[in-house]
Amino acid sequence: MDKAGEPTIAACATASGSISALIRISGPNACAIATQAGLSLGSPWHLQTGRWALGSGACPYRLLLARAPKSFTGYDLIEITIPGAADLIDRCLSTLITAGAQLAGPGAFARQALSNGRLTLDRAEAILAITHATSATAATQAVARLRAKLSTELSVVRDRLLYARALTEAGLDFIEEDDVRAYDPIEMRREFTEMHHVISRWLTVADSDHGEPLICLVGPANAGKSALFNTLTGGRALVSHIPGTTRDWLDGTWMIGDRPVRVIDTAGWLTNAAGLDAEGIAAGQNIVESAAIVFACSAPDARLEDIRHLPTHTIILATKSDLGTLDERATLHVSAATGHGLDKLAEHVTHALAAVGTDDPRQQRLLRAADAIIKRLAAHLPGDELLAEDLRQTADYLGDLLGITTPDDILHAIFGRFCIGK
Ligand SMILES: Nc1nc2c(ncn2[C@@H]2O[C@H](COP(=O)(O)OP(=O)(O)OP(=O)(O)O)[C@@H](O)[C@H]2O)c(=O)[nH]1
Ligand SMILES: [Mg+2]
Repeated sequence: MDKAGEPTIAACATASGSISALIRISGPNACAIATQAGLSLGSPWHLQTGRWALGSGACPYRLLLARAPKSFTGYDLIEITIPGAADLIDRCLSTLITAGAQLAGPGAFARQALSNGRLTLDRAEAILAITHATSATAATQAVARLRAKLSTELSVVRDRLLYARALTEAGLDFIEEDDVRAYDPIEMRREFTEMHHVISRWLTVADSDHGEPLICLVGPANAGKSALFNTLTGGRALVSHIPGTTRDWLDGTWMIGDRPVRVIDTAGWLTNAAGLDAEGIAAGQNIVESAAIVFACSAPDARLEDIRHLPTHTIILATKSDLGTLDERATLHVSAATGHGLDKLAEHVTHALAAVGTDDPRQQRLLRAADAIIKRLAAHLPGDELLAEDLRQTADYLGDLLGITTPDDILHAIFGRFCIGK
C-alpha cells in the first residue's frame, strides 16, 4: 500500500509526565526515516532493543515495527518506547523530523488508518467516544459501539446501492428504447425494502436515547410473552394457558435504570390461524421489522420451531426457565414466574442499544436522509434518470456516515478531537 506523496508522520502518543514515552512513526517512508534517524529496525513484529545515538548522548529504546498493510494505520508503523523525560522526547522527535518525518496533528494516525481502509469512521468515532467517556456507563456504551456491526451492514447496503445505480445507468444508454431496462423493477423494489429494514433498524438504535428504542417479543402462542411483558413493564396483559390469549399487539415501558425502553407484546403464532388471529399475527410481524431488538421466545412447553423468517437482529430467549429443558439455541434464559435471568436480560439490552453513538446527530441525520429515499423507492420507482440520482445521493449519505466519502472539513473536525499521537 504505497501511496507516494503521502507524508510520514511522527508524534509522542503518551501523556506528558509518564515514566516512559511512546513515539510513533507511520507512513510510506517510516522505515527509511527511522533508519536515517539512527534507529535499528530488525525484523517486523519482533521487539528490538538498542541505544539511539542523539548528539553526544545515547538513549535506550525498545522498538516494534508493524509492516504495511497489516499495521493499525495501514502504513509501515514503528513504535519506540523511550524514557519519559520531556527534553529527550523533544530531541527524538526533532531527530525524526530532520530525517524527513512531519509532526503529526491530533488524530493523524487514525486518519491514516481511515484512508487506508483499516478503520471505518463509525469505529473511529467510537474510539473517540471511549477516550472522551466521562463515566463508566458511557465507556461501556462506547466499547459496545466499537464492537457493533453498523459499518459491516451499512457497507453491504451501500455496495448494493452502487450496483443498482450501475444497472440503472446502463439502462440510460438505451434511452431511445423506452422498455429497455437493465434490471427487474419488482426485484429492485424488493431489494430496497430489505435495505430500508436494515437502515431503519440502525436508525431505531441511533435514536434510542432520544426516542424510546423498541423491543419486540414474538414467538409461539403460550411461550410466556405476555407474562414476561407484564414483569418488565408492570403491564396488565392477559396471561392464560389458552394458546392465542393475546390477539393484538400492546406496548408498555420498561425502565432499565433510568432509561425507558418500549416493549411490544405481540400475538403468539398459532398453527392454522385464521381471521382476526391471522391479522393480529401479521400486525406483530410488521412491528418486528422496525424493532431495535427482537426477542423470539421459546418455552419448554411452547417451543419456537422455524426461525428462518426472523430478522437477523433476533435473539432467542428461553422463557419459563423454571420449567427446565431449555432451548439450546437460546442466548438468554428467563422466568417471569421466578424473576430468574431478568438482570442479564437488562444488561444485554443496555449493551445492544449502545451500539450506535446516541450523542451523535450526524449519524442520525445521515441515516434518516438515506432511509427517507430508500423507503420512497421501495414504494415506487421513478424514471431511470431520477432513480440513478436518488441512488447516488443515498450511497453518498452512507459513504459519508462510513467515512468513505466524508467531506474533508468534517473529517478534520472529527479527528481533530483525537489526542496527538492517536
Ligand atoms: N412456570 C412458568 N409459567 C409461565 C411463565 N410465564 C408464563 N407462564 C405460564 O404460561 C402460560 C402462557 O403464558 P402467556 O404469557 O399468556 O403466554 P403468551 O406467549 O403471551 O401466549 P399468547 O398470548 O397465547 O401468544 C400461562 O399459563 C402462564 O401462567 C414462567 O416464567 N414460568
Ligand atoms: Mg400473550
